[in-house]
Amino acid sequence: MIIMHTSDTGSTNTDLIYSSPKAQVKDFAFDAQVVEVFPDMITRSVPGYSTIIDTIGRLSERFVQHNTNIFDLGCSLGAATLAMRKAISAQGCNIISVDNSSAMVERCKMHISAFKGNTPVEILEANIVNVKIENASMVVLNFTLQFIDNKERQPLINDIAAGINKGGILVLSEKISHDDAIVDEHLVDLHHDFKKANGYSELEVAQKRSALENVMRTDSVEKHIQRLKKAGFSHVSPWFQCFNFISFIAIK
Ligand code: GEK
Repeated sequence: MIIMHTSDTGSTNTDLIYSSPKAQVKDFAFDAQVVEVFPDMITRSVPGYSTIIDTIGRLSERFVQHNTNIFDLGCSLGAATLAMRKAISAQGCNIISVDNSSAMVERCKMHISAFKGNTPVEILEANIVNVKIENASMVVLNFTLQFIDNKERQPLINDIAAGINKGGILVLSEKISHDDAIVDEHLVDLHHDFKKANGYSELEVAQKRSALENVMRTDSVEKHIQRLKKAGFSHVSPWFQCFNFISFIAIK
């Protein structure tokens, strides 16, 4: 069954990927099947997603400087790219949006071209660890770092910090884990309740969890802050948290 509805990024299908029992749950991949349901999947799975996208737009209004680059790393269908392009008034800027899933990139190009905007957007199919960050006033890692190999995280954040101009900003949103096992268990439970309230069944929650097990690795709040400071960001703070989902601002 396909249920269609309309979202900001176009007409989308309801996520039913894990609704029937699977003999073996394969590792999660950002493939064509996920692309079809992605806007529905992310809004029903990530608490505060639309607030975060909206705030990325607001922050771009404040931080983007004339004649600089803006990077959306792990852009998926370009929701953060569109929010920034709509909000920025600075002239002579370029938005560089990057994803390593060819299915995402193909659909992202369609979405972006469906909206008008003054700032040019370049959409690249690439691993974000290989992208040269330079002359940036704003970089967005909206729920992407959690999919990057652990040992590549500090070098990536270092490269981002080095490529951001003084006064520029990184917005880093992530699912987090908590070192205190009791707190961790409650935050995980609250998130699962949130998914169930959004129409996912116990089976869907359980199968998705096991699909992500080898693919997404979360860090603690402390680890994120330590990494951002080590990279050279002068002002680091969470600005949003709901259950085990958080977003930081890091200003150089
Ligand atoms: C949003 N930011 O809607 N290089 C490039 N892209 C990658 C890599 C990598 N090494 N690893 C994963 N991705 C988006 C949501 S989704 C988050 C981001 C989620 C890409 C991957 O293909 C996917 O499109 C995205 O990062 C993560 O604001 O679904 O939980």
